[in-house]
Amino acid sequence: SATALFSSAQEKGTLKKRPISQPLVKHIFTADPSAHVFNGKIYIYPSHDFEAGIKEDDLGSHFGMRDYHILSMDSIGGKVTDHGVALDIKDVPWAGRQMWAPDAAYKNGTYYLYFPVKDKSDVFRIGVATSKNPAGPFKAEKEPIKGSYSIDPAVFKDKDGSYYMYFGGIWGGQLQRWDNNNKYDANAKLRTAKEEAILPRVAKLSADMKSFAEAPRTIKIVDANGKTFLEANNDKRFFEASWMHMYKGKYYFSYSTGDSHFINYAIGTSPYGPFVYKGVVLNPVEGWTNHHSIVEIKGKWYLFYHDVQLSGKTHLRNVKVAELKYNADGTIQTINAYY
Ligand code: FUB
Repeated sequence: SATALFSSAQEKGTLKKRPISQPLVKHIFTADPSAHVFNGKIYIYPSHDFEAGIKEDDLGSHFGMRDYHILSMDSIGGKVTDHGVALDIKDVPWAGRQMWAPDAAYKNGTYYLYFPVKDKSDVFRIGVATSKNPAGPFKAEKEPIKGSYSIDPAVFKDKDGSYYMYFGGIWGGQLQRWDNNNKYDANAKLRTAKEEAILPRVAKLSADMKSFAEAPRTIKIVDANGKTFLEANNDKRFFEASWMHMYKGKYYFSYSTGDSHFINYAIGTSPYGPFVYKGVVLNPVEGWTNHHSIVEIKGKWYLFYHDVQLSGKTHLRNVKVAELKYNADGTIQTINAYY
């Protein structure tokens, strides 16, 4: 079982069950934490949830976020600093609404913030903004990344120094509108139970970190027999929240199953996959969404995730961290966020 962090605090807030970890900050709502270690410090790039006053629906319209705040801390369990507004939607010339789950990367003295937001025609695109400081403020490019679409970018640096962006999310994340050749169909339907589930995407980034070096490719998540999942396998198939990390030379692709609420993972030997399904990283949390990152800090591994302890509302979340452990064979020990 996961090691409890901040276990001296027994607060439950609105939760039904007692949590293993406490919210990292309580003065704002935060979600979708993408954690990185830059210059020996921990930086968290979360969504900044707030009450937009929009009715809840299956498209996630109630997630009406308008800016990003970056959090940092010197060590796990240490003081958390909120660095204020790092990027505001009004400073992204092409943006319409809904700033969803971001990620960040560093290369040659510049930090890159990658973020999904709907453009003015209500189509999700992925933007990039730059800063000399990991905590921002960030300056957005005038256009979204050419050829980008859907949500939840996760940028991974491979051992040879190349960077890859993993992305995509179905339902409100619009991935079902993009076919395998990256063509758009505003009227495309979700897959039916017997059809192959929609696959996540990856694209190598160009040297400038602001464009794709190739057209996005699909990523195969397969079972032990090499078969991709059907939409009916909704406790295993990809929904949103891609993350990539490397452990002992293998590529670990993890993701949320959305409507069945798990964080699952699959292992491969190339950044492009295929990835063989291995199991559950994090069981469902309280609140509809489940979204995470996995990072090594000073020789230990951590899962950053969120739940709704402070608010009891799906769209007003709070980020948390728990230790993550591997078994000797490289499989991950499933974390339960509650006792
Ligand atoms: O925070 C908005 C959306 O909710 C994210 O982009 C999804 O991954 C889900 O967590």
